[in-house]
Amino acid sequence: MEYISETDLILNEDGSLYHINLLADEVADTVITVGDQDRVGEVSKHFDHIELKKGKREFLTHTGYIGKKRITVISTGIGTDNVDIVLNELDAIVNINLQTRQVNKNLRSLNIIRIGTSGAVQADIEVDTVLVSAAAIGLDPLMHYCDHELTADEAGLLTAFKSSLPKHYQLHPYVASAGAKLINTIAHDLPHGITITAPGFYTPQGRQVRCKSSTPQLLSVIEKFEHNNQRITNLEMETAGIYGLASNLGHQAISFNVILANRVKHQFSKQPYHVMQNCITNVLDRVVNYL
Ligand code: R1P
Repeated sequence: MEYISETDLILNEDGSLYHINLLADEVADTVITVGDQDRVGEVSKHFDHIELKKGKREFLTHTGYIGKKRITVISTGIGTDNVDIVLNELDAIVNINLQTRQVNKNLRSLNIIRIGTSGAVQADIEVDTVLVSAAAIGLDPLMHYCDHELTADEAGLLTAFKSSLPKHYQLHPYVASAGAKLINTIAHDLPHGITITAPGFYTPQGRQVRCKSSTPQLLSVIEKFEHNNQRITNLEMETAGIYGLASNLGHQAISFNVILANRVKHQFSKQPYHVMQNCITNVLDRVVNYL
């Protein structure tokens, strides 16, 4: 079996993973990812028992139980560059023997559940609602570095989206999908959509403040896009990377998006904390009862 070198997979002095600072057995099969470190405690305050609190940089982790269900919640910070770190290190913890530096024979598959915030790009999607990403189009580069195989549906969506872009836009999209098992077990009754994952918050999401944009029509191209009766619903910064890497590494992933803004109607939530709290309790109920 192939040996994974000390610079390919760096460990801290205590044997934990370099960035997320976790050891084997400190990660549950159900992992909730949040962007904001402060949201970790907002999730774990619903745990009956917290067995572990650890953190390094923006990666804060709490692992605990609701009833018999063991859950890990970890913050990723913002963006798919951080998703690369968190998903690869979570996978290494559960699927690599950190002493022998070899991949385990029996691989564990995690259920990775993002609870994040997002902006709607369709006028009829109300602020303060929750949307599930059935698929995501990544405008970030992460999955171009990975051997990322597309299903026929994903390939069709990718081709259609590429051809909707103005020719001079220097964008290199990829497509990845939610884990079918997670959609069916914990989210089949919720509104679904296609999410765009952007490599930035301002100009890459069509925000016009001071930076001169080379893609000034981006938001309207995204709003008008349609493929097989599906449309793009929302913009955020992690989902495509999470879906792509989860699929590459053999995990299931799903992304719940709390819609805080409607970009078409220029509205922003008046109660962002409250809607996030509702989404957290709703997702935890689903995880505990159906997963
Ligand atoms: C930008 O403000 C951040 O908010 C959204 C975006 O994806 C980006 O990470 O998600 P989170 O609220 O989960 O961080």
